[in-house]
Amino acid sequence: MPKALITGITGQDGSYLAEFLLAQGYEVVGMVRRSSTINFHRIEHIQERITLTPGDLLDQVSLIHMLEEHRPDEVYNLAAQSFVQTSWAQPVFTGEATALGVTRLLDAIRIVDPQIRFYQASSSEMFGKVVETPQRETTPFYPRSPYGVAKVYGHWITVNYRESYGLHAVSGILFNHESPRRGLEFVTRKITHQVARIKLGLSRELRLGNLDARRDWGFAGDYVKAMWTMVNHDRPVDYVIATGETHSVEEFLNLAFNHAGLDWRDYVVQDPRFMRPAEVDLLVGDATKAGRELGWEPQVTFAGLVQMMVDADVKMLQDGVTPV
Ligand code: NAP
Ligand code: F7E
Repeated sequence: MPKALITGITGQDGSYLAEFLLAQGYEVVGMVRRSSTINFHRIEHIQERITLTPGDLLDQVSLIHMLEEHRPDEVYNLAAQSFVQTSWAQPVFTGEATALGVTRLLDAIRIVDPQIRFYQASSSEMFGKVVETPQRETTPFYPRSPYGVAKVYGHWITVNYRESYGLHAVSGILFNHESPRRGLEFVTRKITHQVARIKLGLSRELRLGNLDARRDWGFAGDYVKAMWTMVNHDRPVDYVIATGETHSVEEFLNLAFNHAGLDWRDYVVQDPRFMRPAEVDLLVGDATKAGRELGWEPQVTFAGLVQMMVDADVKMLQDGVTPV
């Protein structure tokens, strides 16, 4: 039975990837960092079927011990300080985890077992102030936040370890992907959660920043399949993963409120607190290479994603589940 180790297993993508790998017959190990409160809500339903192991991207020794103990065939590095807005407030921490954390993990692999296959969670935020549209594997990077800058480092150190040491290491340049398990601070989930609260009479307004920003939004469940396919390709190659469609925050708002029978203009307040020092105005990816070489295609449409998220948030509140 192949064994995969996932960093960031308590996050959105980690939980979907763990489910996907279990279904493929993998033994799944998840790295978790110490926390004073339990944050396993996304993996509660599979906790009996996976092994959790302590570790932190900031602690090199913990990574080496973890690999020595579990000896995985594949490592998926999904852990990061992943919220762009926070990266301005905590730029050094973001660099430690999201940038240098990748080097620590790659070096642990090199020391313990260079045969381990490695996946790095690269991001469309690396394209930032885009120099080409749509963005593809060859598009130059121009990051616009400390997060984006850290991801560029993580991306290139992965390429460098592949070229320097012959590691089977790949980067997936994934555009925004969302789900009912998305963190509440990201704009899509912030909207769908608040739509549900307004619909159920629990809230009256939604405060947002820039409504004109455009993103290429897909479904996280589709995107974790691309990670696995990439890692198991015969050659280590980097791919863009995206839907090829771009929509504004306002379009997302419109669909989400409409789905609940509401008009967003009655509830949305623009609040400068949610504006960013530097914005990424437009992202749209070209995943032609992944389609051609990996046979990967997204399954969930933009409208399907919005409806899925609104429905899940309404149900969660109706069931009395505390949204997280
Ligand atoms: P997420 O929900 O924010 O999850 C991040 C995970 O990283 C959590 O499990 C978190 O653990 C863990 N983590 C943070 N700092 C850590 C550290 N120092 N040591 C160990 N673990 C740490 O993110 P996501 O949306 O699933 O994204 C997964 C990865 O893909 C991230 O690297 C993100 O930057 C990247 N990415 C995401 C998207 C997207 O649209 N979702 C697109 C492109 C790339 P705790 O639970 O303990 O906080
Ligand atoms: O913002 C605008 C905001 O925080 C999307 C991460 O997973 O995807 C994600 O990064 C857009 C931005 O995601 C609010 O200004 C308006 O233009 O949902 P977000 P993100 O910054 O695109 C990439 C690919 C990653 O790699 C990251 O890890 O929405 N926006 N008003 C707002 N955003 C938030 N969060 N909150 C607002 O109130």
